[in-house]
Amino acid sequence: MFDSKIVMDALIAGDESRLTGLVQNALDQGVAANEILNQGLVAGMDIVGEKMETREMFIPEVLRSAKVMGIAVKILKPLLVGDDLSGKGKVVIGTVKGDLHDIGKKLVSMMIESAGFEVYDLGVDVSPEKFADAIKDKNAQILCLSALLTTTMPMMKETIDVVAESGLRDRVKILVGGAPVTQNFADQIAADGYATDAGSAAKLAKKYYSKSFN
Ligand code: B12
Repeated sequence: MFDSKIVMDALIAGDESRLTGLVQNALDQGVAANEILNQGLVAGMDIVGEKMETREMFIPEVLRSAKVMGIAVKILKPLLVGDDLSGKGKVVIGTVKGDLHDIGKKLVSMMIESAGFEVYDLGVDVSPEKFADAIKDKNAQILCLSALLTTTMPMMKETIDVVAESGLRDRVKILVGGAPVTQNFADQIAADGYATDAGSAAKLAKKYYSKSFN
């Protein structure tokens, strides 16, 4: 049986060798990569968030957990493959301006890539203009915006506005996500789609791509 609690504890402690050992062990015992990701790593990061809020953990410790999460995700990456698409769509993704959170965005990027898309990850703190330029340069059909702060959520709207002003709005489907983002907010800013997690984000990208561009 997979003991997600010990994986969560190692992530919260930021203990790299313990965490990678536990992840590898679970895989060796036949636990699905998805289960380790969602029940161990993502759930552990939620607790890190709660501890950050209650000041039981501070930025350096949160960063350490974020770093070891990235290392553990790398072990799982080859095993998190989704079903492939023929005919590749192009996706531009990034975390909006002012926001430096990238763990969720990287997971979304990874799952969308696994679904057969060509993904251009612009990183964090990406300005609306940079997003618009990338859509044009890469000829992308889908734009994915991530925000983890309530203070950077309005930047999603600004990005959508700049994309529209650049004459690109009809060319792309825009998906938004991140912990504070809701379907209601997505509707308010006239995004095309919203998903709560990386797997659903990939499904949504596939749905829009096959509906609109094939
Ligand atoms: C790790 C972390 C950090 C790290 C980030 C490291 C990194 N490389 O990313 C560091 C320490 C740098 C950090 C800094 C800050 N943080 Co911080 N951070 C977190 C924490 C603990 C975890 C976030 C995370 O990685 N979650 C795990 C991933 C897997 O989940 P996710 O990001 O939500 O992504 C999933 C979905 O949302 C979705 N998704 C994500 N993006 C997208 C995009 C699309 C298109 C779609 C469809 C779906 C989708 O799929 C993902 C995978 O399933 C959260 C707490 C939390 N529970 O969210 C706080 C949190 C987001 N941070 C917070 C704060 C306040 C800050 C700081 C302001 C703290 C400070 N005083 O300096 C700074 C801001 C820095 C900045 N300008 O961005 C607050 C935000 C509060 C608010 N209401 O806005 C939170 C909620 C903590 C808290 N409870 O107080 N943080």
